[in-house]
Amino acid sequence: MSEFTAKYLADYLPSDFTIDTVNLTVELDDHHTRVTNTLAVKKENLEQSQLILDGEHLKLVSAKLNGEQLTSDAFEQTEHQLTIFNVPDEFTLELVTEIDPANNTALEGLYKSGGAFCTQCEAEGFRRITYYLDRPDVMAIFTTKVIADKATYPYLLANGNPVERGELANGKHFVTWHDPFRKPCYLFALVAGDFDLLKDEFVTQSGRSVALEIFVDRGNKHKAVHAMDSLKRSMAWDEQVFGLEYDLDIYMIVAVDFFNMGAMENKGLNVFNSKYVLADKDSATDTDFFNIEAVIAHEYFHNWTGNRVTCRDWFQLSLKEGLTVFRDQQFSADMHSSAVTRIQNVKLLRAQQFAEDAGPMSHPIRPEKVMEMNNFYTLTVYEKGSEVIRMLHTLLGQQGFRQGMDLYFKRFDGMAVTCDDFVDAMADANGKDLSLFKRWYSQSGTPELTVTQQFDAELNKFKLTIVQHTPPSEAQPEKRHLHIPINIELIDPVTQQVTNQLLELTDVQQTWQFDASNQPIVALLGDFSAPVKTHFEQSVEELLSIIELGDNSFCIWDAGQKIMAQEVTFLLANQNAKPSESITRMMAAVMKADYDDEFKALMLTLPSFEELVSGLNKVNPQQLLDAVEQLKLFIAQQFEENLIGLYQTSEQLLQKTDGNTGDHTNDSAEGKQVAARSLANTCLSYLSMLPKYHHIIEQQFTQAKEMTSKLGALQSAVRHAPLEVGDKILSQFEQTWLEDTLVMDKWFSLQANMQVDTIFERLEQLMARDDFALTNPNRARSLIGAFAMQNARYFHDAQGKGYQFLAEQIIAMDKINPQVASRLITPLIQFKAFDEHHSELMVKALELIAAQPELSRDITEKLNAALLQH
Ligand code: B3K
Ligand code: ZN
Repeated sequence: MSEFTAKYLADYLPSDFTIDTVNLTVELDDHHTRVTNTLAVKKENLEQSQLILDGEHLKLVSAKLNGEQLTSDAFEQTEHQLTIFNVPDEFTLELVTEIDPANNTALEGLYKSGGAFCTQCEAEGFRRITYYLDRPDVMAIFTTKVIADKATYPYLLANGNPVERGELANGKHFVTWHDPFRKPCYLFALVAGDFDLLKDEFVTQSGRSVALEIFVDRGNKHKAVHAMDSLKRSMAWDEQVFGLEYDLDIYMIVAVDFFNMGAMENKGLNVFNSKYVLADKDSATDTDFFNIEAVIAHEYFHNWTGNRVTCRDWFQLSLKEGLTVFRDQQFSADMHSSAVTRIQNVKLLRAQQFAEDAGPMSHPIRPEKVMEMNNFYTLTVYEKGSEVIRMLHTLLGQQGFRQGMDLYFKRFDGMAVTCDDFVDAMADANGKDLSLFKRWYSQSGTPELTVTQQFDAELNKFKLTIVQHTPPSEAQPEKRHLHIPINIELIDPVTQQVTNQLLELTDVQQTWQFDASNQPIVALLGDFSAPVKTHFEQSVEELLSIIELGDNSFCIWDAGQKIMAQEVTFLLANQNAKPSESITRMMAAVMKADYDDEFKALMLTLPSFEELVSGLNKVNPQQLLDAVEQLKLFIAQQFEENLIGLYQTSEQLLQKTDGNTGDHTNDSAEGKQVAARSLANTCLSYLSMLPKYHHIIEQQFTQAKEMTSKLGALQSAVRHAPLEVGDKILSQFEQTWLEDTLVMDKWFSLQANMQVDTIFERLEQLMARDDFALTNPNRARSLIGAFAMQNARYFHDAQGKGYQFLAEQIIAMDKINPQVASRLITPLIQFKAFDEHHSELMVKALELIAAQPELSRDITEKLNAALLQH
């Protein structure tokens, strides 16, 4: 497993050559697409005599330098490169290559999704289209001529503005596009197909009109309306908050069914997984609506943070991703409940990023060693990367942060830069020393804060001491201290006064002293001001006081989560015990509190399996699930009256008001409905623990007029109801939605979540269906991914059947689509979190994969890291 080599950040060198212009002519054909690529090349390092271009899976047809055909001794071709010897200082290179898009199942480069041609070039897919200097710091002006059969492919799209179109012989036509902005080739895009087109317009703050176009499969136009509204909201928000305006005359989005990730920010021509574009109320949940808006915003925001200012090299990925995730999170928080949005961000981070950072693939947000770049589009680079930007925002304040952004664009517009460049702009614009802060970019692992307190009643002084420690990792055995912003609230339990303060921890240990006439209660990490774990002994009394008296919604929620997690830990350690008083007191406080419905739903929800695992050590997954179920059942029994009351009130609200599909923002009627549905589904999930309420599952399913309630009923059914109930409504659901791909993905996921001992036979049967195919990433993830990442009970089967099932699917998938295979392996490599019995079975499954011949670079990198830890 050592045939692949890694690249190191420390080895970065600027390119010996630059490319001024690229002229592409792409003659589309299923198996023989011909690409003519004319490059204007300039030598920057005059010592260098040979030009080495990247290229993979390409058939070279011809090569000309300054119009002269190159003879075979003038160049050399290998599996990954084309080297041209003795090149002059400036020259034109014309390369003709042929590719086979219809057999491209890796979905990188040019491929076919359904009937359409589309591209995915980030990170290193452009080299599968033509030979090029495929690195983000080579920025050129692109002109692209697309040629295809007119009847089959009426729309021919590429980056920039259309400059010419016309008819050709044999029923073909062409369109030429010119992108006036210099860009790296990873932002190149091309699409050809037959679509329905939703058109709109946005007038920018300076008065320019921008055409907005969303291309979707025929028949789906009405499902693009929410995406279009989201796009217009994003454009307005970026002008208001960051003063950033769109720069081309046209902005296009194409939705495709076959896509490895969520979406791609190609300049002027985003390509999206249809899952993040298409929605209407019948077929999409409130979460789908939310996610579509967030992803549309994310890709739009990349136009400045990613495209106008891009990354020097791929180690700097968080420069654009961390920053753009932060921007989309702020946008979502402004459009919806900021408290709920923030808590959802934190839940994702704690459940998944903390696990990644504790596992074998742990890496800093700016990795230093990469074998396969696609393996580094991670929760660490994205979500922790966003937390690092958020900490800067917290340290500098909204206005200081904006000044830093302004300076960043002033200095670097049109350039390919580094994370250091970004932090320097923030530091310089604010006169703030951020040198210690930069360690967040180079150090991996989740820091842990140990907090102790001391109150002197005589002197009326309160002392808070915080010690930081980051556990060592394989790659970084010695961790250093970081600059950590810590928002705290001090609650005076007598006067009930709340004061808040931002502490800056800049040493291993620091103590702060406050004047206080009564011993205050500390609410730590307001708004989750740093991506850390905390060890802070607080009594149930104190935690309840935070819930009842605190100001910060995150701290209120977190205090509740802490009580719940402590309860689970207690039940885990005392197998025959009953849940304690504290959970009853906490739940009673939550039930009577005057929260909005969505926040209440979050307060009632137990920490997820993954969130709990990240706070435990070498856990037995089956026992953990038992403890959680025991607690859930206890709450359902103790609070049956409250839960049914809340359920009925929410249902009544939902019957009374009829929402619209348009405005989903916080204060709208629709926003209130979203909240009510979230609360109703949370209550239903508890109530379905009690057999006497199983009938309301079916009732909700039958009566619901939209997808969120239908899916809520189905989820409760597959998790808690007897098999007959689940199977009955699942089959009704299937009959209704058989023709809708995205809804059927949900159906497959529900099946993968079933709590039945026959789950493995079911999975096999589902995979044998005609509408299941490993070549479609969404479908594969909806079954295999959902099973491995959501059905903890059976994934962690005590005999290892779940692990083996996943290993077999990964082996099959790796031959088809290495990127998707590599993402599916995540739950298996995190074996260190579990007890010996389970972790050994997980390692066995990994060894089964490792024994296969010809594994991809993607899977190899992860297996190497994981098995090294064993
Ligand atoms: N920049 C793309 C990710 C492309 C990943 C390629 N493996 C999506 C995004 O973050 O906006
Ligand atoms: Zn992004």
